[in-house]
Amino acid sequence: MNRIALITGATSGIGEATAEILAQNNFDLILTGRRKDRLTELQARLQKDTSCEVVILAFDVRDKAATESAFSSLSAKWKAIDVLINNAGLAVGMETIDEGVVDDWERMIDTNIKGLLYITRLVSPLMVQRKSGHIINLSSIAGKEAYAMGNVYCATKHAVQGLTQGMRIDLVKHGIKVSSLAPGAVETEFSMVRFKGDKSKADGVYKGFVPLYANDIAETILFMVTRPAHVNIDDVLIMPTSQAFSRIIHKEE
Ligand code: NDP
Ligand code: 8X3
Repeated sequence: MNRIALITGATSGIGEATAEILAQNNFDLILTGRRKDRLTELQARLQKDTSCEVVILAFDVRDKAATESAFSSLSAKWKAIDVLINNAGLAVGMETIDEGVVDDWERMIDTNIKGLLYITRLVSPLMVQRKSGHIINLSSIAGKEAYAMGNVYCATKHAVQGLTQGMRIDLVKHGIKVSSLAPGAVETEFSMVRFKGDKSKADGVYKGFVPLYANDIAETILFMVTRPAHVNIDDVLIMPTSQAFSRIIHKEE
């Protein structure tokens, strides 16, 4: 029987690649994001190419009521989630703290921290009831260190690291695994979002070196969710070979 995974932020990048790899590896999927057209297209593609069953839920993770309503629309069968991948997230803007845009800060805090908490609060009690489950939180190298002009984004990912530890401590007695996964630079829509659609700035981030690709992270997630019951991968830091720290990237001219 397939296991059920819920992936937040499945409309692009890491979430979409993870949906693809889990669909090929005996998972049924609940896929979420705001862009319903993309979810519909992904659902059709996965159901055509694999034997996976897919449910889609379009909502904004910052909206607590919308998140609760989307979750409550699931049948009991689909609410029995084995793997929750808290992936939806974003960086917006890059300014020093004294020049930061408060609306951008709120978008990051509301999505990366509060959104993660809203969905976890709904899914985790059912895992506790079933005494089983695995939660993977998408952190970042930005959750391990701060970098210039990364202030609030880095703080949200440090919060994800802290929450992962706290969640693991609270849930260990119920047999639930909690993991964090912290990538360095992955070429996705991330930089287009951070730089508000400025393609040349976004492309510049990945120029001159080979970054990680979404599939590299999806393969890591597949490894994490297919360990035996007695093994939990607590915390993964995965970097491109050319990246030593957040802002130490060896680039060819
Ligand atoms: P993408 O921009 O490609 O994907 C982000 C996903 O998050 C999209 O599916 C988007 O869906 C969803 N999302 C964003 N805001 C919301 C919201 N308010 N409500 C619901 N869904 C939302 O970026 P990545 O795939 O790179 O990012 C995935 C995660 O990985 C993020 O948490 C990011 O911080 C983290 N990460 C990324 C790295 C990178 O270099 N790319 C490195 C380290 C960590 P939609 O817009 O349809 O709502
Ligand atoms: C995304 C990677 O280095 O831009 O989390 O913060 S970085």
